[in-house]
Amino acid sequence: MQLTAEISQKIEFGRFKEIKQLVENALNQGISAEDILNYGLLDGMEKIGEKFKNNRVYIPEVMMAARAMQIGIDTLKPFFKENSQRTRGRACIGTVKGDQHDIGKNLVKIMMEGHGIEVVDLGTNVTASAFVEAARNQDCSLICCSALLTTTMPEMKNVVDLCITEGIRDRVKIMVGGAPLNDEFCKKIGADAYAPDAASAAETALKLLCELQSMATDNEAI
Ligand code: B1M
Repeated sequence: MQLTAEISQKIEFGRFKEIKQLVENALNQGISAEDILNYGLLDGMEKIGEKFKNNRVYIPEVMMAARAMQIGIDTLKPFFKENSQRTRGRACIGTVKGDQHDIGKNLVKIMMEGHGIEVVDLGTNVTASAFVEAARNQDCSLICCSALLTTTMPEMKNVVDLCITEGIRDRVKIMVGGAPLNDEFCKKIGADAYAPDAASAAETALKLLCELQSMATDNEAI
């Protein structure tokens, strides 16, 4: 069996003790970190997700898979770092209030760090006021909100609204993402950008930070 297929299977069956070694073996065989992520880790997660949806597995199995996934992501982390040590801006990231899903958020964080962005991780179940506080007190010009549940998506609008009422909306950008979201939802709640996956989230984050920097330069020139 190909190593990526084996990794996928270990994720699907929550065999977290074997993941680190398998991922290391795959890297040693010259398989790229991107391929290990896409055809191994994410593929396995998709398979268990499908079983979960159809009630063929339950929360404990999914938690084991999530644990395996996190170990795999942590093992790959150094391979997503770019060479440049230059900091390209600071962002905060969190999964919104009521939502505990953090695997996607952690992946987005790693990719953003790999693109030279400093990321303050607020964790899961993050209230709108905690996002605003981080933007204000930790100098984060980009707020990144993740949600995996249709029931927690509306919390993102609270983040946008609070940025307006707290008077910081003109100096922060807001990016949203997570499986149930789309561009239309992003526009509807007044956020600045939606990204469908971790790689495009990192690209989009860089773009938004550049926009903010050029706005600041324009203001200085006036
Ligand atoms: Co949950 N769960 N879960 N779960 N869980 C889903 C999301 C679900 C789709 C499963 C299903 O029924 N098919 C379903 C949601 C249905 C819905 O609302 N539409 C669901 C449910 C219902 C629940 C519970 C309510 C179950 C229950 O208790 N009855 C419960 C809720 C708990 C809570 O949050 N309050 C629950 C619990 C859990 C576990 C704790 C067991 C576990 C989470 C463990 C953890 O995260 N530490 C879990 C898991 C693992 C899943 C599935 C199987 C996998 C999610 C995942 O990690 N995917 C999921 C089914 C599925 O997705 N197929 C499911 C891998 C990850 C890399 O992808 O998170 O999509 P994802 O992130 C992607 C993109 O979305 C994007 O980039 C990432 C990488 O490419 N992205 C961003 C994410 N955030 C972004 C932010 C950005 C940009 C891009 O910018 C800021």
